[in-house]
This record gives sequence, C-alpha cells and structure tokens, in this order.
Amino acid sequence: MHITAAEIDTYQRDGALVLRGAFTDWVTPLREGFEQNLAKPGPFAIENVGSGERGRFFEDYCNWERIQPFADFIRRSPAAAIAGHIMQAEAVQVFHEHILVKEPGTAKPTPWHQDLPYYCVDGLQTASYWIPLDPVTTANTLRVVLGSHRWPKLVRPKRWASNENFYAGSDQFMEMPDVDDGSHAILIPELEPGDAVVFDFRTVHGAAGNTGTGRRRAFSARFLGDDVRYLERPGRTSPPFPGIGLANGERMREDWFPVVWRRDA
Ligand SMILES: O=C(O)CCC(=O)C(=O)O
Repeated sequence: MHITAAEIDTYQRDGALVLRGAFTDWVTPLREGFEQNLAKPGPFAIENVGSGERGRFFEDYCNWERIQPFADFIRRSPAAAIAGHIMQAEAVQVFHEHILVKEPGTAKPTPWHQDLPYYCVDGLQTASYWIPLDPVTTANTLRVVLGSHRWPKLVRPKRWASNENFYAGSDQFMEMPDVDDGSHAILIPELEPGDAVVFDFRTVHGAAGNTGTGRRRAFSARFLGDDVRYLERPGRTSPPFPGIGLANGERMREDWFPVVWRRDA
C-alpha cells in the first residue's frame, strides 16, 4: 500500500490516520486468530466487566508468537512498513499485539487514555493499529482526540475495570481533561472490517460500550520506531514483560521485539 506525503503529514499533525481497506485480506485470518486466542487465553488476559454487570469486555496481548495468524500479520502484512513511513523511521520493531472483544450488550466504555503511560517505553516514533473485525458505527467505534500526542504532559493511567490509579503515588502525570465539552477535535470513524485507525502511543483515545446486537472485535498491532527506548515506570506496566532485563535508556531487545521492517537503502 502506498502512503502519501499528505498521509504522513496527517499522522504527524493529528497523531492518528484512518486507512480504509488496508487490511481487508487479513480479516478472515485474524478472526481465526481470535478464535484460537479466546479458546486459549494467555497469562495476561483481562476481563473488564465484573460478574454483576452485563456483557463482556475481554482483552489479551503478547500472544503473537504462538498464534500463527497474528505472527503472519506482524511479519507479512503491510502494517510494519506503513508504520515505518508514517513514523518517519528507518526501522520498525514489533512491540506486541492486543485483542479487544466487546460482546453485544456491554455497557462498559473504554475510558479516555493514552497508551504510552502504561508501557515500559518512551519515544516519539510509535504506532498502534486498531483494526475492527466487525463493522463499527459512531456508537461503538474507537474515538481519538486529534493532536493529543503533543500535549505537554502524559495523562494519569487508570485501571479500566475499577478506575483506580494504575500506579501508586506518582505525580508525573496530569489528570485527563474534559474532552467531551466540544473544545477538542475528536475523530469518530465508521469503519468496515479491515479498515484501520493507526495512532501514536501518546494519542488520547477511548470507546463507548457495545450496546448493539453484534460483537465488536478489534485487533491491534503495536510498533516501535528508531527513537524508542526502555523506560522503567513506577510499577508493573501493561503489558508487564516480566524478566525483560533492560535498563532505562536501552534499546528494546531484538530477540523479544524483532525488527520487522527496514527502509530500503
Ligand atoms: O477497543 C477499545 O475499546 C480500545 C482500544 C484501545 O484502547 C487500544 O487499542 O489501545
């Protein structure tokens, strides 16, 4: 897929870009990957809806090496190359994949957040894909606050299930401002399966619940550019990567986070 200079500019300016039809051929294999993942969740799987509430909001991540369709997507789809171009990077490492399943009748929203504060990395060249595997409308799609990747401070991360602070006692973050008051440009795209929103790890995003009648499955692949380095956070990160063995400022180890694309010389 050819990425234009205008699309690169949009990504740099807005911290997000919509790619229509970019991964249509990957919808069937990724759905098969979801079935494998749901049948055998990994050690970090999360249920965000308690037993007293309606619906199910399931997440899992870091399973791509054991789920062939996910590994194929990361290594063989155009995702890494597109990420490299829009991040203006020379090489791209995979960080991890993430699946998010909201079953019909789930009121639980995904709260506004940035991904970077949950992660054990820092850097300006980052890209996360959000690829719906079911059609989404303005009622249940991803919502993105345009330009929020340039906010001067990171937003305090919270636990989605309980809204508690993700880290104990840290003053380096600001509280999430009110962005629902009309003061911010918010992208709320209707999408078909295989379309994508790609966004910077610092871009604020969220989603409503899924109160309709169909499932809402979204696949995410997350990529790192040249300037990304390991950063120890004030507690266990999400994903946690136990035993990573890196010190602050080190490049992410290539045996865990392989280089999946390089710019042609
Ligand atoms: O799918 C959702 O509800 C939220 C997705 C998200 O937060 C992410 O991909 O980082």
